[in-house]
Amino acid sequence: MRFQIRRSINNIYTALSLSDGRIYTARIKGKVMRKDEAEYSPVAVGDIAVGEPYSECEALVSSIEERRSAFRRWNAKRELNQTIAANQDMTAIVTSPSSPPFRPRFIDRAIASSHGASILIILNKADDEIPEYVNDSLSLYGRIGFRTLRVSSVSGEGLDELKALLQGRITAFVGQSGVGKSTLINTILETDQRTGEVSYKYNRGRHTTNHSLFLEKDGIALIDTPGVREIEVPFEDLSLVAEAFPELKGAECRYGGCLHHGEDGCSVPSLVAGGGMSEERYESYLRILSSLESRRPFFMRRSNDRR
Ligand SMILES: Nc1nc2c(ncn2[C@@H]2O[C@H](COP(=O)(O)OP(=O)(O)O)[C@@H](O)[C@H]2O)c(=O)[nH]1
Ligand SMILES: [Mg+2]
Ligand SMILES: [Zn+2]
Repeated sequence: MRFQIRRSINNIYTALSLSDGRIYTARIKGKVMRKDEAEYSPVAVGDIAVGEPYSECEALVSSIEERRSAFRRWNAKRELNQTIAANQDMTAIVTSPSSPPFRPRFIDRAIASSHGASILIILNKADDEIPEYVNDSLSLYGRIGFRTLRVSSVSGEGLDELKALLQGRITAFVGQSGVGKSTLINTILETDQRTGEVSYKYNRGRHTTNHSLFLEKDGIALIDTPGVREIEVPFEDLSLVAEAFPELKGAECRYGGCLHHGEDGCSVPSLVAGGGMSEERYESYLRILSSLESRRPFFMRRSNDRR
């Protein structure tokens, strides 16, 4: 039987059966099927798990289907990658104009942490005063090809357009804590009511979200994710970072596989000089690259220590 993972707390999962439409409490059978050694969360919200029920409401899962997309971050404490949401069609990066402050570098790291999903940049709290640099930054993201949208859970601005973008898709909401992800999700799904079997009220009360949660209503499926102060890009192939910077797509450097950080024959400095990429964004790219170069997952560090 196939299940969609909707909630995960301490290795106990809430799983929707895609065969009978029922909700099960699921556990992982035996030893975890760890394919990727650098991954802290073998099962994430949005994953499709395969397993069998052993009672009316309990199931054992034995494997996870390959993810078609994921939002992952570096878990600095565990020194491993952590999948926050899986199999989403779209990653919505939620920001706010001033509280908390709008941070383009945070957005860039969030984009680089998302693979296989389209990106939507949401400026929530559009009812607050929007500083000029925020409008400029959003226009720049728009020009280089990202979809951006201003919304407000308070005034209702932009919500119809947002709902239209969310319709028929699975969207993961990510962003700094306090930008209003949970409020926005509540507003969109009108979740004072129960949504399927998973009630949003688990998530309320303290205004902090400490685990990812899959919610669905009327063809809109959303994954709320825990509030974070920082998103660090996961340990991965350095060449993937450039995918988060569309300006780099056309770069024709002398050597294939150029990482654009000072190599002989790299065309990016002249791209920047010619205005094809802003200095600020090139700097943001280089910072992500150097943060990854110094990153070693726990298991790799251990084997180095043994030598
Ligand atoms: N002014 C304003 N405040 C908002 C808006 N949406 C959410 N908030 C407030 O922002 C705070 C954080 O909201 P929350 O949904 O918990 O943020 P999360 O950490 O991203 O899930 C709460 O006090 C909300 O009332 C909005 O559109 N405008
Ligand atoms: Mg929240
Ligand atoms: Zn280059």
